[in-house]
Amino acid sequence: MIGRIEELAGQTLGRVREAGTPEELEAVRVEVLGRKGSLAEFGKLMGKLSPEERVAAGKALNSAKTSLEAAYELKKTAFESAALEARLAREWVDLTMPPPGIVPGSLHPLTRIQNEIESLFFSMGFAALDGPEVETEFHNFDALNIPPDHPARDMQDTFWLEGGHLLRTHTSPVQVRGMQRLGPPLRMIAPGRVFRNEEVDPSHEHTFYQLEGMMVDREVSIAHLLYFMKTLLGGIFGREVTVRLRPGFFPFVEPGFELDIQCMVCGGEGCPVCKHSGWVELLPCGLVHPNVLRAGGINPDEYGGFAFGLGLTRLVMMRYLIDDIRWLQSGDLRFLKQF
Ligand code: FA5
Repeated sequence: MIGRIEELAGQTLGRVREAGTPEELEAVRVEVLGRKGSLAEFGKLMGKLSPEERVAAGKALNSAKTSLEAAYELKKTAFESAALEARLAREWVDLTMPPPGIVPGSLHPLTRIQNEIESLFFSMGFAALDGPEVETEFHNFDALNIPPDHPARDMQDTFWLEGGHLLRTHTSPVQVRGMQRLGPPLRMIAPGRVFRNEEVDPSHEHTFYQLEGMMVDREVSIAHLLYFMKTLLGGIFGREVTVRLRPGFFPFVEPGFELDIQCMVCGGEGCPVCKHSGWVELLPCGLVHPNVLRAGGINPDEYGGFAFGLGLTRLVMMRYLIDDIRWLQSGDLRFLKQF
């Protein structure tokens, strides 16, 4: 029996040393050193030996077990060290390399231009007001001299909500809220997001930004209106821009105007942004209708005013020569990184 034990120990030592993978090594351990392994089988046969033989065979068995376990541990440690070495080589970091650095964000072009316009109007004594994006029908239409069944309600395709509410189609309702809250004399602007159920194309979004402006005082005239419009465009473009003024119909102003800007994307030649007309509608405006002053709690016999509704998103397109409005809300970093 001693001979068989020693033979098994010799063979197993060779297998342990030559094991190529941790799995192979483990298989040898289970086969020889495991609870049901070959050495355990020898242990079961001990009872059949004479006391003298048992002592000698027991010694041989223990010695085989001890040397095999030591060889197994050695090989296992070698596998573990090799795995660690491989991992360290893989995850090697050169601490002397310069770090990738923090990539700073930047203000969205809309925010930039809005900030610029706000500073400009603050310097002329205007306050900036905010209004709700979910509006009442009263503020979005009725108070602006657009009663139910008035055809002008169809000029702006409306997203209607429940309970007579809607997503505001323009920033003009803030005029009414401003008059109600602050009273005359009043100089206010109201930048904000508006919504229309419109088909999207290079110059139309369903969600876009406007910037409302209103001045109410005694003896406000078209001359005031033109002065502020010119100051606004001069401040934003920093140079003469070609504009045209034409009559425009909005129930909340009388007279009403459309101030168009020559398309800067194509220089007036015609492109998808200006629908090949060479002009972009940018700045509708006019003198505030007496009914609107009344809705805001102001006596139209005492006060007058002008108002405008700048297409802020389109202004940004003109300023940065953006050829498709959809870039602005795309969230595309390739676009945003340019600002
Ligand atoms: C109005 O919304 C009026 N509330 C403006 C106004 C205010 C007139 C005060 C008089 C006095 P309009 O629907 O034309 O008007 O829109 C104003 C501007 O918003 C347009 O000139 C245009 O520059 C911009 N705009 C209109 N529709 C879109 C759209 N779908 N996408 C992007 N910009 C648009």
